[in-house]
Amino acid sequence: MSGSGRIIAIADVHEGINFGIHVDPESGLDARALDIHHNLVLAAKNAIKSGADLFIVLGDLFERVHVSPTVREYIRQDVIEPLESAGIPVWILAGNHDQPSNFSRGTSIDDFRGYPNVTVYRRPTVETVDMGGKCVGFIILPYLHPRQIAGMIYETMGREVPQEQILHVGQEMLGEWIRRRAEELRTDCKILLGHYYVEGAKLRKTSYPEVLPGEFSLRRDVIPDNIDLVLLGHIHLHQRMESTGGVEIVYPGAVERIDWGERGDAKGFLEVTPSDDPVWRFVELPTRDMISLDADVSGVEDATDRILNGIPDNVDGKMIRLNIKLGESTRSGIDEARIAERLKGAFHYSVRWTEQVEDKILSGSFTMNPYDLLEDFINTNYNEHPRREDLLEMSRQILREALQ
Ligand SMILES: [Mn+2]
Repeated sequence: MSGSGRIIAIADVHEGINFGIHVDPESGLDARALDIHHNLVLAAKNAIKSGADLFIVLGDLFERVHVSPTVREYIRQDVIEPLESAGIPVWILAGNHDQPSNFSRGTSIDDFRGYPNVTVYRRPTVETVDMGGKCVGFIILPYLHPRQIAGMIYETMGREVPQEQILHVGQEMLGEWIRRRAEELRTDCKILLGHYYVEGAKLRKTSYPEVLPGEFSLRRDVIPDNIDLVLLGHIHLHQRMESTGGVEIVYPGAVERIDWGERGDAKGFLEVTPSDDPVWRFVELPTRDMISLDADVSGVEDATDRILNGIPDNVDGKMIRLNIKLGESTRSGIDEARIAERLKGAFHYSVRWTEQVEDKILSGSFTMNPYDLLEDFINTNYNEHPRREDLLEMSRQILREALQ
């Protein structure tokens, strides 16, 4: 390979996610999901333009283990094939969303194995690559479910460990594996790639949690000091931190805002120049404005005007969320048609009404969007359910199939 000696690293694309916003009846894809796709394409274009030597996806290319053929075709045409024509290898690490809980099961990312430039990583692996006149070693640690870790412990130690010890023993085992691989590598530069939460990483408060209770995480002290750089996916907020021994850990973050909790965050990808003192740069990608507005109109005479006054002049192409608090039985006094008229240029908007009732608060929203109605239903009936997210995701899939 000969190129710029640079790597483009992206993470947490979540292609195949359904927001249910302006769904195209032809393709079944929604417009907000296309925002995400466009940013993935921009990152690939940047790699081609800058003559990158490697394009790495640090996990969660897909939202689910299986995504629709349409989504895969978009990625083939817009990302994989252009990178192949440009002679750029693509490495795809499995993340928690696109790694099945069992190694013998297939996943949509396996689809791309047929391209000579694509390598899919579902198990811990080591690679050595010459780029920019340097020999670069990669220790690759895709996401592993606790069940997979338990299986690997069994393979390594020849015995089962009790359920409650799996995470601890797994951390020791993987830590040891990383240490040994890092010692064996005789390269100019050593980079650890993975898809994990590292203790201390900053998380946003979202309704779409990236890190789940009981999942496997990396301790900062298991990263050996002879590693030059750690690049990780999983956390949607771009950030840098350091291991206990001072090794730099960088999360590129998601390529677009997946959740409202990320609405203020810059999004982008990393351009990395490997060496024994690697240099990285965060390249920002365009994001759609997400504006959340609160209006308390309880006891207010001209409530509609008050709400309208709080809306910024230019809403064109933006996502708007209105949270309106109002007194008991006063909703009928609000002119919703005027609000709709005012917001008609927005990319999408939703209104959440919270009615103050004497000793309880009723919450509700008005929408005709079937996906929002479904989410309301789940919120009302299954909010405390331990598998609420799974219920929502599965029911969204069923709804989507029914609507197509
Ligand atoms: Mn993830």
